[in-house]
Amino acid sequence: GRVIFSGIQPTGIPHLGNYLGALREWVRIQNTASEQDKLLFSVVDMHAITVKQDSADLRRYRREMMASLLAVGLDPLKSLVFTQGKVHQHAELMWILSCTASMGYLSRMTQWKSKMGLGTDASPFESTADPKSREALKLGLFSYPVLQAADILLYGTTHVPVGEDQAQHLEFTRQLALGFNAAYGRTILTPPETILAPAKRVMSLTDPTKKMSKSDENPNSRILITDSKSDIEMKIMKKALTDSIEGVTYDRQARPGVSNLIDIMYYMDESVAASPEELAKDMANVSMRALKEKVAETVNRTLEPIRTRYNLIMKDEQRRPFLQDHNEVAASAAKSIAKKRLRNINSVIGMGTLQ
Ligand code: AQP
Repeated sequence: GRVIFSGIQPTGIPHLGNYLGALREWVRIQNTASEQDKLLFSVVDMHAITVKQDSADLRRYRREMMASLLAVGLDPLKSLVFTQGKVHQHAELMWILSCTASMGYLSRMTQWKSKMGLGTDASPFESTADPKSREALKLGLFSYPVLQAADILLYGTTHVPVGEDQAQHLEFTRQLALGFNAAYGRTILTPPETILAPAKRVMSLTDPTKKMSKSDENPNSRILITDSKSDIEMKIMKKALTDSIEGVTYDRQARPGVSNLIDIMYYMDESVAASPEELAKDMANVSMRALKEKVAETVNRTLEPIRTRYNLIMKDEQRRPFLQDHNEVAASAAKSIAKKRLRNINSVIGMGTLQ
């Protein structure tokens, strides 16, 4: 059977990018998985603290993320849905992997650069580097990909469904696994395959040259999976940036705003057309206002059942908290898989029993 693992940071309610690029894919995989497949989906709180978090916010975000994952359709009877920090083996394997991960390779990863607002060619090691990048870069943010590799390799994961922005980290994970195996002359870590959702990269509504992100300071740049109909309409009708070219065409380079709206509409409901290009052709003579109305309507229709489930979960939670119990059960099941593999890894590197 396959082992599927993926994670999401509890840094806010998931948005359409998280949903189309990752969460919906997780649910699809879950619902078509065989009895032999193992499915693990984690709220990666240890990753979230690589940038400064307010502790009260983080506690709430973790709960909201757990509720969001259940609301989109992950089923605790089929998938282990748990917070990463509950399974200490993630940190233990990270340390082991840190001892083979190269600083040079990590310094080329783009995520820490973008989180610090630096260009992709920034280097923390050169004397010419921006002092900000040398002094302010936190060790945890720099080694983020090593923790991510540990998350994945800990369960013998064969497939990782993620959005396109994570492809670079997955390649790092594969290289780390292969390097580790070569160093010990044993096939102990499994290099995982990436599964990319068809909607690889959903763009910001207000700046369609950037990806939609939870941490964008402008809340109108993203649609949350729990947004009300009027929020959705407001963000799409009033805030989404398009252009003044007449008619609708699909061209992600020349018309990023319009194309992003077409993508969103198509991927939210693939029954509307055969492809984003076809959808744009169908809408060729429609006004920008009419296009936006249709997009908002499609987004609202698809999110409505998710929003309803989310609100129900949160309401039940007030009467009888169950997210915490659910997490304990799932984390302890994940832990028992993790423990076995880590025992194996420790024994291969000479860190096992003294006998
Ligand atoms: N815009 C996007 N389009 C497609 N996929 C996306 N993902 C994120 N943004 C988009 C995918 O969602 C999963 C979970 O992401 P994450 O929370 O672990 O981290 P992220 O990629 O950094 O997402 P955000 O929303 O931008 O969060 P912050 O602002 O906290 O960093 C991943 O599979 C990711 O590819």
